[in-house]
Amino acid sequence: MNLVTEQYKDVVTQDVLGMTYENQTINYLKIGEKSDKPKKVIWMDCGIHAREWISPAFCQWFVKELLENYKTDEKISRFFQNMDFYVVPLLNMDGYNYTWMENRLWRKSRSPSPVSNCSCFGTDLNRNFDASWNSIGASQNCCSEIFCGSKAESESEVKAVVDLVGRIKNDILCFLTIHSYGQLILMPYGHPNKTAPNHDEHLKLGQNAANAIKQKHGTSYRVGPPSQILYPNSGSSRDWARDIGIEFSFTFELRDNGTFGFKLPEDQIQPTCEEAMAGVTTIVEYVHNK
Ligand code: ING
Ligand code: ZN
Repeated sequence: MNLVTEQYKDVVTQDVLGMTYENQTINYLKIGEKSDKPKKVIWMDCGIHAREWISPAFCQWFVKELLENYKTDEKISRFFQNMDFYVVPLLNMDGYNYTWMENRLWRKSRSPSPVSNCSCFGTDLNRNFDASWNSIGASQNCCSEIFCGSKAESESEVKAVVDLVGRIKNDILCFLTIHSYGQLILMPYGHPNKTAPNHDEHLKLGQNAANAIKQKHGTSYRVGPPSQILYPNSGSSRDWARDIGIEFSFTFELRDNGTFGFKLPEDQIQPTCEEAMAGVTTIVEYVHNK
């Protein structure tokens, strides 16, 4: 982040999103032409789940693609004039560090349990948002992989997202949060009883993105709300973003389909990023032109 901020001063600024439980600074990049007129925003966060290593890799790829091409690519140059990309390359820094040091398959944050009779660590950050919190597909057991925390927004990493996104929500055209694995494009809502008012348009846009992905390397992605194509859940950032009025909100579940799972081989990093780039660009172009 320091490197690209220095190298592309004209179009990149780095800022602090907040702090992790272990007091590490979470940074984000703001990418686009500097301008006095108000600009629209595309949000992208990566690495909310520690073990999903292809996710932070994709945020890096995304930033690199934008910056290496904006001067020559008319599409990106138009994006840069009208929009800023807010990119959080690694949200769950504590958990990610833990996957390198102690347990490759750690998912949650690293905060200790809020209840004294439970000794497990970590809250699932993607169950901790204030969207039908603790209602379905989430656990109150602090040892569960999907522990939703003692209350909504109990985690500082979640609070950091909520504070910034809440401040700029009226400018955000689309909220994108990157996970693995499963090859899915998920849309609101995780809760089976809720349907977004723009469900049909959302679905169509997701399907267009999946088509663009398929054209790249032939990889199939399925599209829909989690409750319809997998299992229901609550407290996700995607649903929260839609709830506060952001019109388009998608979760990308990158490769693979379970063969290697979270331990995606190195030779799949580049093709995974290339196809995801095509999917994301389809969405960004649509919301930009709308
Ligand atoms: N998947 C997401 C999760 O938070 C999700 C999104 C929700 C997928 C519900 C399917 C069903 O569980 C991962 N991989 O983290
Ligand atoms: Zn995940």
